[in-house]
Amino acid sequence: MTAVDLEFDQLNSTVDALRRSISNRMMYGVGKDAITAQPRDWLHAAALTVRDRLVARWMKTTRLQYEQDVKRVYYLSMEFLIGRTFTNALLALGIYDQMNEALASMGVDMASLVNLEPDAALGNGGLGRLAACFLDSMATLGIPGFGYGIRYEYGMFRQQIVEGEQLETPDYWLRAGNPWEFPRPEVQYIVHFGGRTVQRDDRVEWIDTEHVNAMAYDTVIPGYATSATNTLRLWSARATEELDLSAFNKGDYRRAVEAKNTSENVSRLLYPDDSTPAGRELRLRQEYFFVSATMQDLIRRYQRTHSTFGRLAEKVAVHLNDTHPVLAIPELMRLLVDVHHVPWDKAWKHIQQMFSYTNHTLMPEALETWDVEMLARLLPRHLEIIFDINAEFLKHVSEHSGHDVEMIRRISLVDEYGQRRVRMAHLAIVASQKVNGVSKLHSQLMTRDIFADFAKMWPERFTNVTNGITPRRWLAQASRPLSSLIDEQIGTHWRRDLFELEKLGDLRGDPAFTSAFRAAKRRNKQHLAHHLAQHLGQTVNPDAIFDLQVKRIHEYKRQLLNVLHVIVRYNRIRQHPERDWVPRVVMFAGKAASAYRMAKTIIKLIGDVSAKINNDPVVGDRLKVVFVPNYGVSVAEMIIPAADLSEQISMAGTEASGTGNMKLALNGALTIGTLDGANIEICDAVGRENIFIFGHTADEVDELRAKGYRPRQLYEENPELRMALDQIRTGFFSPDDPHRFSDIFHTLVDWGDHYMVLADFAAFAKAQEEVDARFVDTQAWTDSAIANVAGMGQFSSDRTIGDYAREIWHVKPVEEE
Ligand code: 26Q
Repeated sequence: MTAVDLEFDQLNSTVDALRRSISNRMMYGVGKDAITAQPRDWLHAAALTVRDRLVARWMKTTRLQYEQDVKRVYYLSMEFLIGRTFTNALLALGIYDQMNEALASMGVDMASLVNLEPDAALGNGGLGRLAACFLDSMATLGIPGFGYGIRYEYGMFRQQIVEGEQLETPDYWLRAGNPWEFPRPEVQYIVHFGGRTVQRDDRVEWIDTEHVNAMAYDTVIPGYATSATNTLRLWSARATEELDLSAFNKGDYRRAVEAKNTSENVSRLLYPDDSTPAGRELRLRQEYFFVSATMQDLIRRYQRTHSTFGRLAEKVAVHLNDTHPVLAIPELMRLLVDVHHVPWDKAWKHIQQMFSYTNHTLMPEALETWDVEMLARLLPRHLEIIFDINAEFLKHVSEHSGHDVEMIRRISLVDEYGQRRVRMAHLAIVASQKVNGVSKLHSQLMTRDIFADFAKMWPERFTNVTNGITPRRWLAQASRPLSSLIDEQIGTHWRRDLFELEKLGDLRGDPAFTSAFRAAKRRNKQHLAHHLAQHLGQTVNPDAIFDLQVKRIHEYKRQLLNVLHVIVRYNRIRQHPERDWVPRVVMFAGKAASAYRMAKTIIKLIGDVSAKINNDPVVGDRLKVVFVPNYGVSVAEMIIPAADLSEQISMAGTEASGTGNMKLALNGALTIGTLDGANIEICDAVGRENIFIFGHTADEVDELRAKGYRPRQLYEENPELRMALDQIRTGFFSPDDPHRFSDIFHTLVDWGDHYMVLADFAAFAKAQEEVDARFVDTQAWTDSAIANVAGMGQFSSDRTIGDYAREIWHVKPVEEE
């Protein structure tokens, strides 16, 4: 920032200036008198005050980007799991304390306002939160980028637990208005669906379509302690005026309104499924809707400063967050070739230099494919383009493979077995200059297994970029006790250079620091205990091990392995109540996809097991099981800082990376985990002696499967495991409905135990005993916790974004004047 800017900023940031702004915004922004203002009005007035200060920086960044004609990144994602903005923005601007004071001087308690802000929950889980961390890092590093997505009216559903069962309620997050967004009615594009194509002269036209407008809403993304900002542009569906008029002219008002509603449905709601694509038409409409508007916006912006498309790939990088936005490829081809008359080959060359794609899953059932029939009906021109791309591609493959027919079948963009389907990942790979996985192991397996044919043909196209998280939200903001302790020791610069945390490593064994570290953790644990008592009526012992498994409920993540261990531990305590058990609170949190039966049964099992254990007087506070409802960004910010133990226990080879594992370790939790995803890199970073690794490796999983896995044998041979499984099967935890969990039993014992829960059980139980032993050695535990924090440097999303910028997007930060 220039001296003048700085001075301006500082003048604007005094308590006095903030107070004046809040009063002003209350009157002219909210339209209320301070006398009658409700807490929500204060939040809005304060939010608008903050937003005003962001806008100045935003304009400046936008102007600099324009003047320097920089290369821009378009980060396309169906999901952005932002959470709350207020505190984050205050910390980014460095006016947290001043705002607190300004509000206090007006008789308002900022801490209670903060919780009134709804989460922007426009995502399911890891993939959506990753996109949000990336926006934060791009802004902080000054990488010129835009996030593009959908402004869902309903975000991720709210989860209530009623009698141990998940109840879903809609999340109408915009109810009270969203002070952070700027509607841009002047930025609208028409998006077409249906119709047919005709050949005219040399050209294809797409006609007889229905259409909907996409209208832009912009949100400023502040960078931390920099004047750089970023823009998140989300599209909202508006019926076209044409549609309004035609029905109106027919005099049918009711039908006019209905048709308007239907066409606006496209941005109504987020699909609450992670990893099992539903194949629904509305989902396909959503995907196309948002990429079409985005590609039109890209072309319009490019054309403002360029008269030909010759430099397109020099000035623009388009990144696909998984395959969900893959239709951007045929859409940009269509716009270039059909609308702007660029020759096919030239257009394709541009595209192949512009696009890149991140894969987030290896599980074959989670790879997106779309029915050819549905594509033909909804997007006939795009299907033609995909077929043309495929024809060229297969010709190339055929020449280079010596006409290997089996290989050509496997690699084709179209799966011809049974109902024909387009393989979206294949399309993404063919069009991208780089394809990356999200952890070292994941990237290796990706090229070894699911994309092996492609990797053999184009080895230089495949790369790894391990995920990261923003330390601003996940440490500075979420855990003030720990972050201020770190500030005292090493200063505040770690927020921008997380490798600074390495300095904490030397403080292991330092009595003053260790006890201050423990005190900070203890405050976070007490805070959570207080919250659980207030909201769930559950008392927990803050001296117990706080053991957390927080993530979407999914069989591959193996919440069942955790539950089995809890049951075995319970049985042990009951058999030997006189022993000196290390007290534990085992906490679960996470949502189940609405249609995922097994995931919902797992939640119910956790509920029934916790009811039994928590009410058993023999156990007392030596074991408690708690399900924390409605896991999301804000709940995570509260519970993660209180964790001692982080459960990362997926079957090796199934969790692409994980990012909760990073958040927990950064907050000083020790990991108990398999050698899966980023756990492996966390292990290397913190040291093998500071993590509890157990279970089969990815290779051992393959071997075991190959030689014939027999879970029933494990059940029969391990008496503790057998007892726990029998209790599940016979209704020990569900006397009101003894067969409630029989499917869980059979899944594990008789139906193949696909995720090898039983195969890892004994090793898991043993690792848990090591956890107990380490925990009672307070010094050893704290040293390990410190080693975890100190080793997290490489898991900052700043490092991740630096890698993308250098290796994939080839973009540089904007230079400040
Ligand atoms: C696709 C089509 C139709 C409906 C839904 C979907 C869909 C939605 C969300 C498919 C997948 C997702 C989300 C996947 C996801 O979150 N994957 C996680 O990504 C993280 C960030 O890279 C990794 O850390 C996790 O390991 C991975 O599971």
